Amino acid sequence: MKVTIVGAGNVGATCAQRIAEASIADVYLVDVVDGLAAGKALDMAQAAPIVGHGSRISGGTDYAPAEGSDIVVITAGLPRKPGMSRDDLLAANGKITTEVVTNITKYAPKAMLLMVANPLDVTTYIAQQVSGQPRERVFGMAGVLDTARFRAFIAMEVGCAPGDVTAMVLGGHGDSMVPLPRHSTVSGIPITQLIPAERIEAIVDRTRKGGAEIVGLLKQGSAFYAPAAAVAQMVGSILRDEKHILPTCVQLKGEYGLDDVFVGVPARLGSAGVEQVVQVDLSEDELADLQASAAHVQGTVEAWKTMNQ
Ligand code: TXD
Repeated sequence: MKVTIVGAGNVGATCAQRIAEASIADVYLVDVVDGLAAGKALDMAQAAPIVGHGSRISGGTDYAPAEGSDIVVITAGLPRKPGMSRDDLLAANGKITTEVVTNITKYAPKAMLLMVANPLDVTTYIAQQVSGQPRERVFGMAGVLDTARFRAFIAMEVGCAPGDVTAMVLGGHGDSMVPLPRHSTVSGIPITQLIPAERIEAIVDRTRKGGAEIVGLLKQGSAFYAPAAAVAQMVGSILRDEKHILPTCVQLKGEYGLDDVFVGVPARLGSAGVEQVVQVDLSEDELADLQASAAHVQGTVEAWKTMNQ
């Protein structure tokens, strides 16, 4: 199996390390900055004898070695600075996404595309438009990260192992995301039985602002350890046909009353990519929140279309 990762910055390089060290696939890392991808790839390849994995890792500025990739992960793009919203990255990252997908399509037209660059739901839309591939093969990572933040905060609150927490966060990757406490449990026990309502409210709020909290602490750049772990889980689920049901940004075709809009929903990820969009029974309020989040994404897509008229 082979994965190309575009962008050898914080998220891209950490994804490469996780995917290679977990022996999920060989990795080709590509970046526009001369020497960056090649240098990081060589460094990671030299860790292989110590870590004890056999994945091949290489890097460069050229797209030709992406040929034969099963999945291309696209992290190329600017990260947020303190005070910026993800939508503030639209003009720059929309252009980068267009350029990257055009290049990838030349050498790996059949590779699945997993978007990471922000604004995530809109770059996923752009990737699908430029590649012309079906929704099963063009999707984005955001919900696994947002859900992992929610799960981590719940585990901290309850004082339990983070792996015991299952949770669900739907919607766009932004302030309008929709954490679902009603669908979140600790070892099967609904969190509503374990955590007082006002603490759940505070955890939901912290989850919504989870990315900004880290941007504020780092002052330069944004989160990358948890985002890279999220990408590796999605890539592993597909390449190993594990069929995890994970929140995934995907084009909806009538599900949740939404048509032709890209937003995070639970999806089964297996060897065919997005094999199923799973429909959860939502309360009226939850559905209204999801639809509002989708409307926000659609507004940003329209802004992108206007910029490119
Ligand atoms: O949940 C999510 N989807 C996210 C998204 C979680 C974390 C980060 N998220 C977004 O990913 C973030 O807002 C950014 O838009 C991207 C990448 O974040 P990262 O932290 O990795 O940014 P870096 O360290 O600046 O790395 C970006 C790299 C850098 O090395 C650039 O040289 C490269 O992208 N880059 C390019 N590579 C190839 N081709 C082009 N055109 C290009 N432009 C920049």
